[in-house]
Amino acid sequence: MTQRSRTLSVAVIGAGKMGADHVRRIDEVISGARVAAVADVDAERAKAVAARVDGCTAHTDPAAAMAAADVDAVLIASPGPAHEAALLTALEHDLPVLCEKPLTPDPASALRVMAAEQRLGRRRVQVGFMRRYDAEYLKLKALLETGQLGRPLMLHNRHRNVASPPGWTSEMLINDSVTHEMDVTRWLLGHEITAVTVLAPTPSGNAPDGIRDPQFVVFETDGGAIVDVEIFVNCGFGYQVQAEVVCERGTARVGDGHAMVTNAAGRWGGIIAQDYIERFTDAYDRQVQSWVDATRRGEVTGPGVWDGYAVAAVCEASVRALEDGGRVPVDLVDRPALYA
Ligand code: ISE
Repeated sequence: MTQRSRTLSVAVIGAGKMGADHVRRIDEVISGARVAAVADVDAERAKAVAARVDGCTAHTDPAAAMAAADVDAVLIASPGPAHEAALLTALEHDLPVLCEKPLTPDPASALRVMAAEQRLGRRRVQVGFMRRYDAEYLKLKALLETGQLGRPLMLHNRHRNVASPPGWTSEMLINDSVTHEMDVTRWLLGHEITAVTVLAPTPSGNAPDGIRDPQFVVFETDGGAIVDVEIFVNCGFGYQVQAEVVCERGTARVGDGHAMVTNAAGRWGGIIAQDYIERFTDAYDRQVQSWVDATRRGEVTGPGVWDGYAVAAVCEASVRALEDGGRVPVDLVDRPALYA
């Protein structure tokens, strides 16, 4: 490819909340890339989002967007069940991809994507595990890597959303939200997750009927660490994502959100973000810029298909643990050489 010197022309698949935000980001924030095409099953939505960018074409079929003039990379932000088909089309055309999480909704489909990438013989897909690009998580990872605190023993996570979107189910707390902590665990600690237990208190009175919210998810890892995740998606007061690592010689915590503390009228305090686009704007920007830069160099530097597959396997085990109770082991296939 001769992309190093030229602007990357990106097809964005999915023009919902994340897709539209990525179109804005590529258009206004990112250097070295432009949005050439947008696809969405809703033709009007595709047209409305494409109309914000000069020269951008609108489509309802992802394959047509990928085949549009000049397109040389794909950003997939459609709902999870549509990812496999879009990924396989992109890989068929040897197009580099940034795919929002989940890679695919289950391990079997993730393995099909893995097989297609292996047939190409080189990594082409980055998965949107954007916690890895957040400034605080990056500092935490760098600190752990110095070894100053000793070996990580436990990781405590809190993940709270103001309210669950319409149509949410108990499984979505795991598949849509805890999925991030699965990746954070694997990336921060460098361990694979080997077993999952999910506990749930009597649901909050603010949870929609039938949704088990909050949940308390516990991972065991192959490095001997224990990880817990409080997931609470109808907490009502704000969007909070926190992580604290407990090591042999100290602890380190991120996500307290103390960017500014005010003192006034006999009180002190700060502001809590209300959603992930607000809380993680910088991380999304850094993720997409890093993907564009790597793609123009012909490289993939971020989390990939192996990470997407491993997380899908942990999700599957977690949903079983939620439904059946008890401890559910996670079984992974052997890691192919391409992902060593
Ligand atoms: C959403 O899809 C995200 O990816 C957010 O990062 C997460 O915090 C939220 O719970 C999910 O619904």
